[in-house]
Amino acid sequence: MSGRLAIGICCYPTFGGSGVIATEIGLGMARRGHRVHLFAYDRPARLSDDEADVIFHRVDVRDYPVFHHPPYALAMSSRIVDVARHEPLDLVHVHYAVPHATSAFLAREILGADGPRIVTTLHGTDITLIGRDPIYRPVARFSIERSDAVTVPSRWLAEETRRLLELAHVPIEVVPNFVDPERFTAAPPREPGDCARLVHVSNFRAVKRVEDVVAIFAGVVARRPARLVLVGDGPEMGRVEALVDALDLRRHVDFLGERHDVRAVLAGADLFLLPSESESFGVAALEAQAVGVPVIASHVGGVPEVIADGETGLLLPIGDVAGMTEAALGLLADPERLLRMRAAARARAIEHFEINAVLDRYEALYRRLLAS
Ligand code: GMT
Repeated sequence: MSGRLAIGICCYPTFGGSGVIATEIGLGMARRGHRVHLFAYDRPARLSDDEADVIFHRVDVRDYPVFHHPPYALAMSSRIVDVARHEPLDLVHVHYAVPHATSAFLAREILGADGPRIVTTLHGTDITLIGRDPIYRPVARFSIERSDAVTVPSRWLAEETRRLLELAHVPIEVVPNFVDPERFTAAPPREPGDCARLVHVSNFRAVKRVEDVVAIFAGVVARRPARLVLVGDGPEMGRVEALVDALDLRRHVDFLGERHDVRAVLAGADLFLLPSESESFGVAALEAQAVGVPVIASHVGGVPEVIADGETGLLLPIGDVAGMTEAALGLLADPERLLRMRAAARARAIEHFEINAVLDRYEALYRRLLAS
């Protein structure tokens, strides 16, 4: 099928990577001339008000006394049906199996022969936490099976999906997450000898182990001048602040909260820290690499597919705070190695994860599905 496509995108509108990736796919497809409808319970962080090319549909979940839990998944289905009845959708690209793939399946059933194709992109915790939870597993598995195409951002997540949900019979395509190197431009290296700046960006969930970030920083600042910049917010923030205070580090740490200008923050960084417990990919680490910031991270999940260990960053076992501290100090003490890593990080982001190359793959997938 050639020509203009009508594409629906469903996502969580949060600062997390899945919302960023879904929104950027929508914006990219709109730039390519496709008609894009984006469904979410709020306007996604990266969909600014002037992005008129993507039509935003808020999914309102109405509460009634009889509902103990308002049924968001049904509201999402109804919203898709409503839009598709006015303007047929060729396909709906959902991000997160639970409940978006389920909502899309239901919408397609309601729409019948005119229903859209469904592309489901899994992002990580929808498999590793929600998908394996017996409360959701049967529905997650069914909704993935009934998708017309399933993609994941890393080979690791493809394996985990097949293993945890026993889905060996479902074709799963690895389509990596991406970055726009023209937006996340390379930053000039900082002067050697400056106060080192370590940055962490996340949604401050337990899985990110932000307390390890603080502990690593404590080890670094004990041995050389350094600042820690924390971007984001989330459930662990209280514990992180408490640890910063317990270690008497407040004067060395900047808490920036959720920010839209992540590139500007990364531009002032020497190192990016991502000591997560689990990570299917790590969009924040990719954005850091695009700006030329080497990453010190856990050797976990899909992270080794994003960061080339020893070339664009250093990967250590989960929880190895001492190892990560030594890794950071070692790099900061070796400006020439740091410079080489900066260049390699930027080059890797462009070579393997450039936005247009990945959008080409999604567009080809959409057309293949519609032709079949
Ligand atoms: O990691 C999170 O808490 C947020 C979550 C999300 O909704 O964006 O991230 C998942 O999807 C991202 C985009 O594909 C990946 O970069 C993250 O690695 C993945 N998180 C986990 O697997 C824990």
